[in-house]
Amino acid sequence: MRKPVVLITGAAGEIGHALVTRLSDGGSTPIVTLDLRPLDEELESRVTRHFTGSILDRNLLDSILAEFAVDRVFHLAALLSTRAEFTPVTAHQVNVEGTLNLLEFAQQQGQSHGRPVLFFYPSSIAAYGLPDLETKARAGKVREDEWNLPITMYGCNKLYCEHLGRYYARHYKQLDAESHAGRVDFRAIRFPGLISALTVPSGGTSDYAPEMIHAAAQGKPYACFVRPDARIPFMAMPDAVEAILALAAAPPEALTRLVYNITAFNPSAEEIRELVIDAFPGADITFKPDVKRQAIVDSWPADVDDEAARKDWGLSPRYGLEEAFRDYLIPTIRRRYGK
Ligand code: AKB
Repeated sequence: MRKPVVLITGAAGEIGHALVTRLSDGGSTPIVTLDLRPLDEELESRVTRHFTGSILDRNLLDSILAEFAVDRVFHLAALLSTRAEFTPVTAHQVNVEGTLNLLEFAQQQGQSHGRPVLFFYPSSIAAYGLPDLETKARAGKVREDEWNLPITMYGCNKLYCEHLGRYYARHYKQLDAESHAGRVDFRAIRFPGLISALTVPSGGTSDYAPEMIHAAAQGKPYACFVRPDARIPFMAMPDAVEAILALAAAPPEALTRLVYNITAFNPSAEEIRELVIDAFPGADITFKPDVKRQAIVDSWPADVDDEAARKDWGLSPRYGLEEAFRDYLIPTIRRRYGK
C-alpha cells in the first residue's frame, strides 16, 4: 500500500523552506520533497523523504509515483525573473517543461488513486506587463485578467503555466472518451514580492527589499538596484504560506477562479529604506539603479486587486507594512544575525 503524502518541489527554496516548516509544525501531514539541492539540516527531520534531483527527470518522478500516493502537490521549483533573463531557454525548460511534468505526474496520481490531486502553483506579479510608468500609475490595482503581457521569460512561463493548469483541470484529453478532466485540482496564486526574515532570495527582481533588510541587519552596505520611487506589491513570508494553505483548504465550490492575486502592502524602495534605517540606524543603503532590472520592476503593477481571494477563500494577511517590520521582520532578523 503506497503511503499518502504531500509532495513539495523546490523545497529548498524560500517558499519551500517556509512551507515545509509550517506544514510539519501542523503535525499530521507526511511530506516528500524534491529539489536540486539537499535540504537544510533543520528541514531534513521534518520530512518523510527528500529526493535530490530535477523535476525534468521523469524516471525520478515515476519512482516517487511508484512509492507514494501523492494527494497534494505544491510545485514551487522555478528559476526566478532575473536569473531567467540570463538563461531563457533553461528557464523555459525548468519553468514550463518542469511544470508540465508535474501536472502529468499529478494527473497520473489522480488516476491511480481515484481522487483529484490538488496542485498548488505559485504564479507571480511577473505575469503582468505594463508598457510604461504613466500606464502603471494610471492602472492602480490591477485585476487578474488585465495587462497579461509579461516582458520577462519568467513572466511568460508563469502565465503559460497558469493556462496549462487550466487545461489539466478542465480540458485534459478532451477528445479521449476513456479519459476525463478533473483529476488535477489546479489552484494558483500570483505572488507579490515576498520578504522572509529567515531566508534570502536569489535570482529574483523583487529581491531588493529582502536584500536591503538582511544587509542592514548584518552591518553590510547595500546599493539598491532600483530607483527610490520603484513600487510593487509585497507580502511577508508567513502570510504567503498561510495564503497557500487557505487556498488549498478552500472547498472547490467556493472558488470562482483558478488564479488569484494577493498582496499585503506596496511601499516604494525609499519607504522600505526608511523603515530599515529606523530599525538599524546608520545602515549604509544607497541607490544604484540597474537600468535593466529597473525596467522589469517598472513593468510590474504598483498594486494588485485581491478582492477575489478575500471573498472566495478569506485572504486576510496578518502583517501590513508597519506590522511586518515591527512584529516579524526586525525581531526575527535581529535574532538570526544576533544583533
Ligand atoms: C521575482 O522577483 O522573480 C519573484 C517574483 C516577483 O515572482 N520574487
